[in-house]
This record gives sequence, structure tokens and C-alpha cells, in this order.
Amino acid sequence: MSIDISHLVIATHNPGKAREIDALLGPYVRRVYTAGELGLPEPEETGASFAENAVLKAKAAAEASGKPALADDSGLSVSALGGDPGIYSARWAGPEKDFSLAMGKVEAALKEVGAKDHSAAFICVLALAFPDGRVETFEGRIEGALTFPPRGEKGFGYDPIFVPDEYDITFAQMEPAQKHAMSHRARAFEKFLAFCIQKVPA
Ligand code: ITT
Repeated sequence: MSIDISHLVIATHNPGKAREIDALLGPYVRRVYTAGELGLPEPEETGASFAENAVLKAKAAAEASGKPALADDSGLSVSALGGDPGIYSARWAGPEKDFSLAMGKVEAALKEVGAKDHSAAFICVLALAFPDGRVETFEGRIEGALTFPPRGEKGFGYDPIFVPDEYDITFAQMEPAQKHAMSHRARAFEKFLAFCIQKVPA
């Protein structure tokens, strides 16, 4: 079986994610359309897991566009907060998508539980959906620890408070290429690309 992802819809409305996905797809895809560019609606994320939400977004975009669609559901899982904000990572930023507010909420929640353990992980599940209803998922994860106050101007979302294990700078202090060499999204992409390449006939 071969799969054609040469024209792919990126089912995200998050410009930070879209930028990273574009860079990670690199030469593998000829034409990338974003959900915003195609005017696709933003489906409500009603799933109970990253995978369920990724599938829901990818399927909606594939159905609406008639093209294969790739969605990313991701977030920050903080050990001392029982995995929160997790699948609610975007919602913690409120309607204004204010991540200073979201990072402040994480810091306040850690203080409230008196947590000494600041370990956390970023998780990303990619879902690839086809107009005929087929869907595949790929998961990536990176472990690290949270630091306050936030540091760095690069990246997006919670990057300024996340220090990956074995580093002393945050994702927001890294050049994009350095983040892409290790991130949860990059790890999910490795699996996605391996799947696609394996399926393409020689
Ligand atoms: P779409 O659903 O349109 O893709 P979204 O922002 O709503 O956009 P999610 O529901 O997957 O996406 O929310 C994930 C949130 O987790 C996202 O808004 C970021 O704030 C955060 N996040 C995910 N990956 C991240 C990364 O690499 N660096 C920093 N924050 C990240």
C-alpha cells in the first residue's frame, strides 16, 4: 500500500505549531495547506486524551478538505499536578491565548501543592487522517523540569519554563533547530515520517 502525502493539510490554528510542523516536514511534502489558509473551522476538542483530540482534528480537516490531514495535539504534563495542564494546556491560557497567564497558573498551582518536584514532560500526538476515514497516530515525548521565572523569547506556548533533561536552558532560549533535534513534536514526526516512507513503494 502506498500513501500520498505530497499535498497535506496541517490541521492547526496555532501559528507556533504550524511554523514548527513546516520546518519538521522539510522536503517531504510538496505543498502544505494550513487549516487557517483553507478557512477550515476549529473543531471543539472534546476528547479525553491527546490521541482522541488529534484524531478528531485530523478527521475534521480531511473530511472538509478532501485531502490527507495532519493534526497535532500536545501539551505540558506536570508530575506534581497529576499530569495537568495536559490536554487542557491551551485552555489554561484563556480566550486571549495568553501564555504568561498560563505559565503563572502553573507556578501558582505548584506553590499551592507545595511541590518540590518540578519534573514535567511535553507530549505530542500526531494524527494523520485520510478522506476515506483511515487514521494513524504517532506519539512523541520529552522529559524535563520547570523553571521560574520564564526565560527566553523563542518558541511558543510553555517553552520559556521548560528545561529539557541534561540542559540548563529553556526551549525558548534554544535556536529552533536545537529544539527540533529533541522535542516531543520532532519525536512524533520521526515516527510519522518512518511510517510514510515505509509505505511509499520503492
Ligand atoms: P490547534 O488545536 O489548532 O492545533 P492549540 O493551541 O489549541 O492549536 P492544542 O489543543 O494541542 O493546540 O494545545 C496544546 C498547547 O500546549 C499549545 O497551545 C501550547 O501552548 C502547548 N504546547 C504544545 N507544544 C508545545 C511546545 O512545543 N512548546 C510550548 N508549548 C507547547
